[in-house]
Amino acid sequence: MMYDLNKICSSLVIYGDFISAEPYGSGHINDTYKVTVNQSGTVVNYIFQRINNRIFKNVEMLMDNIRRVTEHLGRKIAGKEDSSRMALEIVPARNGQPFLIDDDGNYWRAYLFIEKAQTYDVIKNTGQAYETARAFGRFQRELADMSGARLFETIPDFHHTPKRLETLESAIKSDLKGRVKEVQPEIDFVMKRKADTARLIELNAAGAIPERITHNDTKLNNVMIDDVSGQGICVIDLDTVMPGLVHYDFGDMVRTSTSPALEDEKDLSKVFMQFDMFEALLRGYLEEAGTFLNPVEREYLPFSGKLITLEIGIRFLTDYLSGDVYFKISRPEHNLDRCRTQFKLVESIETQLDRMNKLLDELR
Ligand code: ADP
Ligand code: GN1
Ligand code: MG
Repeated sequence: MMYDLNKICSSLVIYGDFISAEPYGSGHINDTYKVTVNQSGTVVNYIFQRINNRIFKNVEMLMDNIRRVTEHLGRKIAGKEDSSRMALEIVPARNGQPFLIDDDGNYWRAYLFIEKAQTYDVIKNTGQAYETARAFGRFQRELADMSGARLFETIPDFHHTPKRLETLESAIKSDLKGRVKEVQPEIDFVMKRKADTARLIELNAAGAIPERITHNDTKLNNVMIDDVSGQGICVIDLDTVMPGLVHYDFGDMVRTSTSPALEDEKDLSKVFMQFDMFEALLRGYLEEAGTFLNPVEREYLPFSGKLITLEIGIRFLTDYLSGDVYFKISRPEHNLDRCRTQFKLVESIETQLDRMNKLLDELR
């Protein structure tokens, strides 16, 4: 589908002439474009995104969350050198709204383009793992004192693992695409671990771990790494910033920043948790978040790596059985391949969990 990005550009608070637009990034949900504009002789880039409003049902409230979060972060870094690269900055529409709706009913938003930084789909070294964890840890800490109403839940029960499992169970029952027969080992894998799925939810219900403001999608490629300093300068992809448990963030970092393979790698022998990456994540995260975590939250950090990896694997499997209606795919068995890497990584984490917990004790 082609969109009139030139027209969208002229409805935003962007002064200059549209030059070009190209699809950008490797996200599974939104459509992202890098848009280039000539602003009185200087070439300036922007990020435009078509927000997936099939998945995010209330874009107004979603953008209200992002506006509040970016303004809060913006106040904390105001005056710092490079502050406009340290938090996302929304480019509003000319009517003052933080998004716009085009003639076909598509929802669009724009951000300043963060230059001289990249996102990575696969972790390169322990320095990146450390910086990634620091960036997300700092993000949680900086949002801890945000005032105002509870953030809107852009996707209810997003990390409610037992509900994710129930959804898988109904997909198995319906077997819409007749694929259940292909994935019995994967189904067995999940069912063996059913008891794990409710652990964090139960600890939260018992009052042992609190709700906080969390990012909830802390993929490695949702943090911009500065080209020169190597620091995690800006946390991006704020669609799911909402109330959550810190484990959702730490767990997804373990999922996406410890394996040397892509999320959709077909050769499973390449998928495993590298302990040194985990160590770098834990050190970096505790440096920024260690001050506010309670002892139970801290204790469950290693386990969260296993749980969130299992949870996302469950979601990929569910989507495969449902006919690939949620995550973008670019080949027929894409979601199944993604599911298999997740489960392989879960196994690898399981064999190292004792050592992970021991490291946590040592860092006390
Ligand atoms: P999705 O929800 O689809 O994952 P993201 O918001 O993560 O979308 O954006 C996709 C990719 O676009 C990111 O991984 C990053 O590489 C790039 N990107 C997003 N926002 C910016 C920005 N403000 N500046 C530069 N690059 C960006
Ligand atoms: C999606 O948007 P993106 O690609 O950063 C998904 C995450 C999954 C991830 C798996 C809103 O993240 O929850 O963990 O894919 N986002 C949403 O790669 O469902
Ligand atoms: Mg993303």
